[in-house]
Parts: sequence; C-alpha cells; structure tokens
Amino acid sequence: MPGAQQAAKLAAEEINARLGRDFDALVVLGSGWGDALDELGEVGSQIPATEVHGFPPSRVAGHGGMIAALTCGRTRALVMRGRVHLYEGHSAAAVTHGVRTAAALGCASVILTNACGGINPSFSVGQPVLLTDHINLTGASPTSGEEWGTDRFVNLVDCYSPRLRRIAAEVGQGVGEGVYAGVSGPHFETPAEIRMLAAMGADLVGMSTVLEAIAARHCGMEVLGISLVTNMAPGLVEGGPSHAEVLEAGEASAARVGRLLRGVLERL
Ligand code: 8IG
Repeated sequence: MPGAQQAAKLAAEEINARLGRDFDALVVLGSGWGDALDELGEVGSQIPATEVHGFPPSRVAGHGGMIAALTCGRTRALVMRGRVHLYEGHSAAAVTHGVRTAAALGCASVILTNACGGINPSFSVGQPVLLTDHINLTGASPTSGEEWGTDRFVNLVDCYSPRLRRIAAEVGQGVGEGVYAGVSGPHFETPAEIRMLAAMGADLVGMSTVLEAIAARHCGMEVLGISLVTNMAPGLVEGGPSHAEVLEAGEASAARVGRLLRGVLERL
C-alpha cells in the first residue's frame, strides 16, 4: 500500500477511536477562519492534531492544530484547524494528510477555507470568494509517487464542485467567485509578480489549498474552496500585506464566514 494511503488509514483508525466515524464532510479552517468555529454549532469532542498519526506540529500564530467533530443539521463534520503548509518545510504528502485521512474516514466532501490576497480589484477586504478554479504554482503535487484507487492522472476539470458552489452562492450574500493562484511562499509577492498572476488569469493569491484540492479529487471527494480576502495584493494598495492585518480581517469576518459555512454544511 502506498505511503500516503497507509498513513491516512492509521490516522483514520486513531480518529475513529477518539471521535467516532461515519463523517460526511471535512472542513479545513484556514488562517483567519478559526473563530468561525463558534458559529458552526455544538462542537462534540476535539483532540489536538499532533496526537494523531502523521500530523506535524504547526507553528504559525493563529493556527492551533486541532481536530473536532460536530453536527450541522444532518451533516456530521470533521473540522481541522491548524493547517500544515509547504512553507513550514513540510512535504506535499504532509500538507494533504488531513484530506486523505478524512477520505479514509468516509468523508464524501471537503470544504477548504483560506485567507488570501485579492488580485481582482473588484474584491474587497473581508469578502468571502468561492474558488471556481486554481493555478498550482507550488511546483509540487500530492499525487507524485502515490497510487490511490486507479487514477494515476487525476482529472481536475471542475475540481471545485459546481454543485457545492451553487449551494454556497445561495447561502452567502455578496460572495464573489474567482481563480486562486497557489504559491509556496512564505514571502508575499512583488508587485511585478502580482501583475504576472493577474495576466495569467488569477483573481486571488495564497499559500495553501491547491494541493489539498488535488489530493481530495485524487480520493474522489467533492471539493468546495472558499477564500477570505484579508488583504489586497502588493501593488494594488500602498505598502503591502502584513500577518497582523490578515488576522484582524479574519477576526472581523468570523461571524459572517461562520454562518456561510454553517449554511453550506446544513445543505450538503
Ligand atoms: I492572507 O497577498 C494572504 N496570504 N501569496 N499573497 C500570498 N499569500 C497570501 C496573501 C498574499 N495574503
């Protein structure tokens, strides 16, 4: 059995023992989304992610790693907060371990959330944006060297489920739509790089999500991606982004994005 699948099975067994099984969906809470958890309803039990096989410690402020079980309407959700990033020096396999573990636990869909920079000038800080597609600029793939099911060459047409996007657009008000460019970071872009990304067709830029979306499709899961624009990209505004600004925008939007997540989970 390939490495990633084996690791996911082990992690799934441990989560099953502590949080139960039969989950419908995984929610990955990105930076700035942690406070949204309060809106999702009654959290059943939760465990530190580092107590589960294969989850490395996360060291970014505002990313306390934990895994929780909660029910939203009839949807049984597994929630992971404290994502693992390439820029911490982790591999594509480590970055996507949570998604593969959720697949091993039977989750049919995953909601990937993140904080990002807005490239499309029609977006504003604090706005949630549904991903219609992505551009993977990390140079990495979670499918490299991995067999999962039968798909060596994963099809990424409609990677972000049109069905889930429709549900989210109905639930959310003033929610945008756009293409997310995933880079490895952790430096922010130069203004010239932002002009390049805009010319490529990117509306948003961030340092996560794309590898998890690919891994989720590799495992046959439906994917919904939602970005919270926490800063406008370098070159579009004076100065440029800071991590403090990102956390502040996340805090200010927690209730709004929490309600959006809750509405989607109830209608999955
Ligand atoms: I939040 O402007 C957040 N994450 N690459 N650029 C990149 N990642 C980000 C940004 C940004 N803002």
